Amino acid sequence: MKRWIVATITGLLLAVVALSVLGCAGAGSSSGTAAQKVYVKPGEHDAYYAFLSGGHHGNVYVYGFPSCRHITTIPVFTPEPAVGYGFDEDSKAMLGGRIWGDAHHPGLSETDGNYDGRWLFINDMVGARIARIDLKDFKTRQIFGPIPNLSAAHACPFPTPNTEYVFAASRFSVPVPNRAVHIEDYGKDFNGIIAGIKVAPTDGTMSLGFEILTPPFDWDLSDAGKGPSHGWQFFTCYNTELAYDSLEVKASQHEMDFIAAVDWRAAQKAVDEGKAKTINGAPVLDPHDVPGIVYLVPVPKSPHGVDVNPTGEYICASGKLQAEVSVYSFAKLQAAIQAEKFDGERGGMPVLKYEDILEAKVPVGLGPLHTQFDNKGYAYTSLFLDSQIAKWKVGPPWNVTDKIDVYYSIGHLMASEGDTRNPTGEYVVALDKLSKSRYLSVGPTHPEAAQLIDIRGPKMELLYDFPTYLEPHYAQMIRAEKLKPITVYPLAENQHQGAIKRAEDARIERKGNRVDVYMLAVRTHFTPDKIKVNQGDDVYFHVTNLEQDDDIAHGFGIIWSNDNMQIEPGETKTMHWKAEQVGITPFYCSNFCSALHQEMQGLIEVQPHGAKLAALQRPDPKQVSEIAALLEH
Ligand code: K7E
Ligand code: CUA
Repeated sequence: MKRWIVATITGLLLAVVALSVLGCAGAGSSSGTAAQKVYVKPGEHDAYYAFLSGGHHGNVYVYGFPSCRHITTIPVFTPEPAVGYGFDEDSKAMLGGRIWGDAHHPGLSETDGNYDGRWLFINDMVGARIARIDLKDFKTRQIFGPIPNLSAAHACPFPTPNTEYVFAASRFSVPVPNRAVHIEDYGKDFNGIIAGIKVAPTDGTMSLGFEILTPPFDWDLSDAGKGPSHGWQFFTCYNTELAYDSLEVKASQHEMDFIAAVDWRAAQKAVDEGKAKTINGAPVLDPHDVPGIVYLVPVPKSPHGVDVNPTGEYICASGKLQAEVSVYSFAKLQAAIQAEKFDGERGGMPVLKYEDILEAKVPVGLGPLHTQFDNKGYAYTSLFLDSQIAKWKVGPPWNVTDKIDVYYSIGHLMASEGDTRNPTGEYVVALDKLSKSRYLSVGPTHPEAAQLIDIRGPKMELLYDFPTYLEPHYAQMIRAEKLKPITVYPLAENQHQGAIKRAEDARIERKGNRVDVYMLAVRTHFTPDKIKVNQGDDVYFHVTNLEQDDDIAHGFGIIWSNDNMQIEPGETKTMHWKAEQVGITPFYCSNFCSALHQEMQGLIEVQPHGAKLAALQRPDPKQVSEIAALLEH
C-alpha cells in the first residue's frame, strides 16, 4: 500500500512538472525543449515572418518562425505559371521579357533604422535590377532596372534607415560605357559602379539618384550607416588587384582590400549641382572630379560582409581569408577624414589608414563572412570554413563568448531584426550552403539547409533544421505584428483599365483584329462564357474577380495554350491570347474556388479569318440578370 501511495505521488508530481513545462512552452517560448520551442500549435501563428532570397530561382520564400514553416513563395524575377505571374499583361511588362534573375539580398524598408513593414526590396544580381514587393499584398510591384552601366548588382539593395535609398554596386566590371576593348586592358578600360537608387517615401517608387565611377574592383556587400553614421553607406570589395583571369589566385594577392564609405547626401548634392556626366542616361560622378563623396578604408583579405552595429558606432568587416573580424570606429573614420590623414588614393578616392580607424580585431575563427546583432550588445558572425557561428562582445574586451557548430558551410546568417537599430535578440538562422546527409536523399544534389538557433540565453542552442529550395543567400526576419496584409482588394478602389463591376457591363468588343473581352468571375461563373472570335484575332481577356471574400481567387486558363493567370478577390487582370486554330477552345477556372469549381468553364469559338462578327457582343440577357441578382446578395 505504501508503495502504491509513493507511486501515485510520484505520478502526480511528474504530471505537474510536465504540465508546467508544456504550459509555459507556447509558440516561441524561451523555456522547454528544442521541440517545444519550435512548436506552433495548429491554428496558431508564428511570431515572425522571414523573407529568404531565392537565389537563381529568382524569387522570395516566406517562412514563419519559430515553426520554420514555408508559408508562400513570392515570384519576383521569374515567371510563375501557377498564379500567372509573367503571364498577364501587367506582370509581363514588368518582367520586360526576362525570365530569370539571381536574387541574393532581401532588404526590408525601414523607418528610424527599424523595419517598418511597408516594402521588401530584393536584387537581381545578374540583371542589375531591384524589385519592390508591397507587403500589403506580398506582390512584386516594381522592377527597377537594368540599372545602366552596372554589371551585376551584388552589393544590393541594403536600404538606408529611412529608406531614402537602396543601393547597387557592380560585382563584375565592364567598360563604362561598354564598347569594343581588349580584356587585357582591364585596369585601363574597365570600371565598377556604385549606384544610389532613390525611393519615394510615399509609395516606394524607385528612381536613379546617382552613380559613382570606381576602378574595376568587384563590389561585394553593403550596409547602411545608422544613428551617428546615418548618411553613409559602406561597401566591401575584393579584387583590388584588378585581375581579369584566374581570380581565385590573382585576386587574393593583396594583404588589404577596401571598404568604400560613401557620403550619399554629398553624392546626391553633387548630381543636383550638375557635377555628373551623363553616361547611358545615368548621372555618373567621377571621384577624380568630385572630391568628398567616397573614401576607402583598408580591410584585410577579400572581405565579404560589412555590417554596422545597432548603435551605428562600429563597422564590422570580415576578411574571408582571415580569422578575424575588423571593427572600425565611425568616429575615428570621421576624424581621419577631417584631418585629411590619407595614404594615397585609388580612382580618385582617398585611402585612409587601417590603424587610424581600427577599433578592435576580434579573433572569431576561420572564414568569417557576415555579422548580425542582438539586443544585449553581442554580435554573431558566420564562419564559412569552420562551419560555426561565433558570438562575440561588441565592446571591451571584444572577446568571443560562445560558438556553435552548423551543418554545413554557412554563408549569411539572419538574426531576428538583427541588422536594425533594435534587434529583438531571439533567434539566429544559419543559411547553410551545403546540406549533405541532413535530409532524405533526393539524388546527387541536396536541398539547401537552414537552421534555427535560439540566442535568448548565454549559450546558443540549435533548435531545428529545415531544407529550402534553391538558394537562399541572405534573409531577414520581422516581427509578425508589424505586417498587416489586406484580405481582399476593395472593388470600389479597383482602377484597372479593363475592370467591370456590373454584370450589365460584361461584353466583347472588336476593332479590326483586336478583341477585348470584359469578363466577370464570381462563384461559379465566367460572364460571358461564350466567346466568338476569328482566326488570327488578338484576344485580350480582362477578367475581374468580383468576390470580396478572403482567399477566393479564381483562375483563368486556356486549353492548349501557355496562358493562365490567377485573379484575386476584387482584382482585374488582362491576358493576351492569340486565336490560332479554327474550332473550339475551352477555358476554365484553374484555381479551386468552391464546390462548383469544376463547372467554372467556358468556350471560345474560332471561325475562319474574315467571318462576320458584331463589333459588340453581349452575353445572354438571362445570364446577365441571373448574375446581377447573384451580385445583389
Ligand atoms: Cu551568396 Cu550575399 Cu550573394 Cu554571401 S552572397 S555567403
Ligand atoms: Cu473559380 Cu475555381
